[in-house]
Amino acid sequence: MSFLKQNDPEIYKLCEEELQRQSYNLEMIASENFASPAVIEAMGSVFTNKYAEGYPYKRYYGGCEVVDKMEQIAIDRVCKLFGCKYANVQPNSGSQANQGVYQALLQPYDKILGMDLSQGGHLTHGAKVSSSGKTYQSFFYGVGSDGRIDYDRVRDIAKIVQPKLIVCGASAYPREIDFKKFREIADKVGAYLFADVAHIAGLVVANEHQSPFPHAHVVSSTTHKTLRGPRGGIILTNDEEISKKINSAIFPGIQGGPLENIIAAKAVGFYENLKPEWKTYAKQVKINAKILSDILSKKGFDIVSGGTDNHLILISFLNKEFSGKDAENALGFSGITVNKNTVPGENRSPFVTSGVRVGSAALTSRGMKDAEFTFIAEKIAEVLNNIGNEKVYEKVKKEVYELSSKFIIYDRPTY
Ligand code: DSN
Repeated sequence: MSFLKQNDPEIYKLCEEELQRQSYNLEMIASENFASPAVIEAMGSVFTNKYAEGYPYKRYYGGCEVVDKMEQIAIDRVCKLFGCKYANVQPNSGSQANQGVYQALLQPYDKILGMDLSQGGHLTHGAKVSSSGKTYQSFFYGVGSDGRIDYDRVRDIAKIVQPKLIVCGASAYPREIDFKKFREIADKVGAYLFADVAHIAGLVVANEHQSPFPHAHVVSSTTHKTLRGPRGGIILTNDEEISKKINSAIFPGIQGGPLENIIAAKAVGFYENLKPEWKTYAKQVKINAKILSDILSKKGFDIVSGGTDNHLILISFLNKEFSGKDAENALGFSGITVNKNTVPGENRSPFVTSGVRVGSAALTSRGMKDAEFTFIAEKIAEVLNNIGNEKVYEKVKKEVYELSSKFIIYDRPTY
């Protein structure tokens, strides 16, 4: 008998509803994934009851002897995974991880240089609406007309701006990021190089994407995207002085008691990432994204940068009458969940946009491979070629239901 069902039927019912939604739609938001039942079990564990301000073996509370062992295991596993020396596993999210990095390395009004949000960057990379753009003077680089980062241009901007820190890493960039080139640029202007690998971390740890180490001074990531762990953040470095500053910035700088149940789940996630099967998963994630890109491109859709090197593609509708919002809605009605996204050369508002971002990580976790992704690409094209045609949406929704029923995510309730 479920405790939740017994004690709070209203929330139980919504958990059930969400499980149905996740099970019978195709989750293609590039930043989402399906955590394993073991990860979810750890998130719901008794570690949630424990206050443990401080770090392993240096706490401000008694009764931390078990939490200490557990958090140390999480640290050791993530260091092994990324091949680095120091890790902070306490950030509650990617945004707080990034805020911690800035607080550790910068003073208010220092200059930072990051990727423009509208060209694939992230809010926390200096966008004016985020604390990163309010606390620091932020400047931006973007992509060239080929949809790829123009490293010569980044260097030119860096020379003019003279930032104290350069952020690389993106939220909507389908190509490999060249951390070595970024480090060369950072060294030329005497800046820290900060790599936010949230999107590509699961590929990096499988050697399916260049590693930010040894190039970046500091690296952050979320743990719930391609890494497939619980929702949360991490900060990594090889530099002892930086690691001390990071630890003070996270606690007591911006956070209080760490979410030890989430840290336990992070440890479980890292254990899964360290298994040999992880490499097979990461390879398939890339193969699946490439299938989407190849088929949609053959069917006449404009794929930003002409393809993908990672887990996502960006489809541009700059040359179409419908918007990213229209496409997101149409695919949503058809059971395919994606998000609208700005594209390079954007001429619509961020609430409307001219593109959608489509990711392969979550469905690959469900076991879908070449044949399923070929089918899905064809369905996406069918919907996009019939915007406004509800009969097509209904037909595709049925087909999506049939496909997803064969790839059930959780064979028993995990809540
Ligand atoms: N909002 C996340 C994404 O979708 O990429 C990043 O924080």
